[in-house]
Parts: sequence; structure tokens; C-alpha cells
Amino acid sequence: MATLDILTYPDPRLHLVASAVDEVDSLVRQLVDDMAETMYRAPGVGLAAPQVNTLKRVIVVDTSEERNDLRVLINPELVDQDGKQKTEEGCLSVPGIYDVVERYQRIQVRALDRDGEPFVLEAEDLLSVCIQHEIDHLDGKVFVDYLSRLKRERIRKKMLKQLQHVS
Ligand code: GNR
Ligand code: NI
Repeated sequence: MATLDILTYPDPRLHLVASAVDEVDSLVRQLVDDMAETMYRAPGVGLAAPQVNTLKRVIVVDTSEERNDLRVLINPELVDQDGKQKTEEGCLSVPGIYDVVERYQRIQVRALDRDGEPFVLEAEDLLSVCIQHEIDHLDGKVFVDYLSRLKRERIRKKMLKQLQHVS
């Protein structure tokens, strides 16, 4: 296993759309395992493949307190959604920035698991928010895209300034 580098906003690669996985082979499983290790190490409650510069529709999430409930969703698709909730979100690709985003309260998502088997998951609260946040990454969307242009510009400038300091 290996940890992977996480792209940071405003990297333009975070705005590319990921492609569906057509076969869950050993390469995809390797990616899943490396993404899980990267997520736990960060630490974060989710990670999408585009964040580690891989344009495949693969996400991992674990919103459990104990960090022992890994969920792998390959080619995830929302099949149902209900209600609304506003939650303060963060993102490993936008470190240090937190703001409120409105999402569906409850979702049903269909996906393939690490063995390529289809399943349907019902999620609410943080798990639901997290899966919606990760599916957005697959579609080239970062949570700051929901904020006002003014806020987004401030965040962009702050991130670019931090980049200067570390390069
Ligand atoms: O670690 C994360 N925490 C989080 C908190 C609230 C809403 C969404 C998230 S996802 C984020 C990890 C991440 O950036 N996934 O893409
Ligand atoms: Ni994120």
C-alpha cells in the first residue's frame, strides 16, 4: 500500500470529470486500497480518485467514530434523494477552509463494491453529505463552487499564497 499526494485547490485538475470504471480489476483494487490509506492518514472522512490525480469514478468514505467502517463506491449513482440539510464542510483539497453547504438529507446511491458487485446504500446525515461531496469531486466540482464568488476568490488567493510559502 502507499499513500498518495492530494491535489489542492485551485488546481485545474480538480475540475475535470472522471470516467466510469469498466472493470473492477486488480489495478482498481490497488487504487482503492491506496485511497483508503491516504484518507485514514490525512485524516479525512472521504476521498475521491480525482483528488489523487486519477480520473476514475472511485470514492472511499468512513464516517464512523472508530474509523473501522470503510465504504468503497465505484461508479456511484444517486437513485433517490429526500429533504435538505445544511452542514459545515471541509475538503482535503482545500485545507483549512470550512463553510456551510446545503445537501440532500437522505440519499439512495447505487454503486459497485471493491469486488465489482452492485449494491444500493441508503445514507443520511454526515454519510449522506460525504457521499454527495465525493460524487461532486467525480464531476469536477469542489464544495467552494457552492459559495459566493467573493468567498471563492478569497479562498483562491489564500490557497495560492500558501503555495508560494511551501514552494
Ligand atoms: O474529511 C472531510 N470532511 C468532510 C466534512 C464535512 C463534509 C464533507 C467532508 S469530506 C472531507 C474529505 C474530502 O475532502 N473528501 O473529498
Ligand atoms: Ni473533498
